[in-house]
Amino acid sequence: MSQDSVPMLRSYTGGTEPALAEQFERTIARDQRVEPRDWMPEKFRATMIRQIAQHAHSEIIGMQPEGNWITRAPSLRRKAILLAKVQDEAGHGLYLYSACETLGADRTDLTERLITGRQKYSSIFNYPALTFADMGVIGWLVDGAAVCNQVPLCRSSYGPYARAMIRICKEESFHQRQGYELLMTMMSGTAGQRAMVQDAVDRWWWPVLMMFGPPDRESANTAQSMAWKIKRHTNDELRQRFVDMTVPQAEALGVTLPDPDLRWNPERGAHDFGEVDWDEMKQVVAGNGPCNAERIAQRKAAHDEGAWVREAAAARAAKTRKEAAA
Ligand code: BYC
Repeated sequence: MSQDSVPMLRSYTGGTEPALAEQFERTIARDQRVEPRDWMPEKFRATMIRQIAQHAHSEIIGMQPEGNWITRAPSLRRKAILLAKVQDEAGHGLYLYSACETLGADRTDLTERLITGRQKYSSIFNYPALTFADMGVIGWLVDGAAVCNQVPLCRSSYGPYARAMIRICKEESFHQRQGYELLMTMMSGTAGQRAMVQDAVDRWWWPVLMMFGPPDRESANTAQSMAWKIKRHTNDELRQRFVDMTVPQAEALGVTLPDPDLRWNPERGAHDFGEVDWDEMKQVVAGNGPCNAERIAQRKAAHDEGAWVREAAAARAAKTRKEAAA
């Protein structure tokens, strides 16, 4: 709990709005965490619910491209690794839905918003995973981008989100390494295996760069989220960091990143790289990517099939409450 939380809680019940707002701003300025029972501006609450819900949905939908490959993993070891990874993603979704509930959101409502297209999830999961090399590339690049984006969120100003992110990042880092290790193994295999890896890199590279969000000049939320220290870096800063981190990894692996404009710029001390196809990203976020319909249909089917479990759990809880009250 932040040092300010107890006094804030007291003033929350009795304070005037300007005094509460001032205290909120002080918490942010001192780099302390805002906690669930602290007063917060409604826009801050709405922003946190939006970002955390989108993040939770991404974890849950993100189970699908890899989940498809569990039964087709080439060895028991690869199957065990993939199973563990996909289970971790379910866990991440659950911590994040819980974090969202601390803001007053309702989990059933969030799921409803996802399956009716009223809330977003990461564009990356609307691309198909065509070969087992994609399992390696998703680990290396998708989870690598996730680590790059999420490590700074461990210092995000909303306490439950920042704390959830610490564990999530530890697990994402394992996910990234298992992907890289799988690719290293394939790259030391046959010419056909090496070609599969290169093909997967070619298909995933640009969509991975979209994971960091629209360019700063078009990002509607960055300025306010940076001011509130929800985000610690802009979308473009993190995209650049990811490119710089990934280029030497690609060299060590022996693959080519599919960007003719990618080169080291000694003046900037960073890599220059080509422009992402932002129209493609807009299309995918708007629901028109290669797998959007399939992903949502599968999520809806799983939700519908789980209705009896939720009903049974609710009936059991009601019975227990009734017995306790009797
Ligand atoms: N796809 O103003 P902006 C994982 C939305 S899971 C779709 O820059 P913000 C994994 C954005 O939300 C990884 N939508 O927004 C799981 C906003 O929406 P609204 C998921 C996108 O929030 C399983 C609008 O566009 N990671 O790693 O300041 C297996 C304007 O953008 C995307 C997270 O969720 C996108 N790529 O910044 C393997 C990280 N980009 O306002 C791996 C947490 C943007 O129209 N989230 N939008 O509703 C964040 O860090 C930030 O929300 C973002 C966007 C950097 C993504």
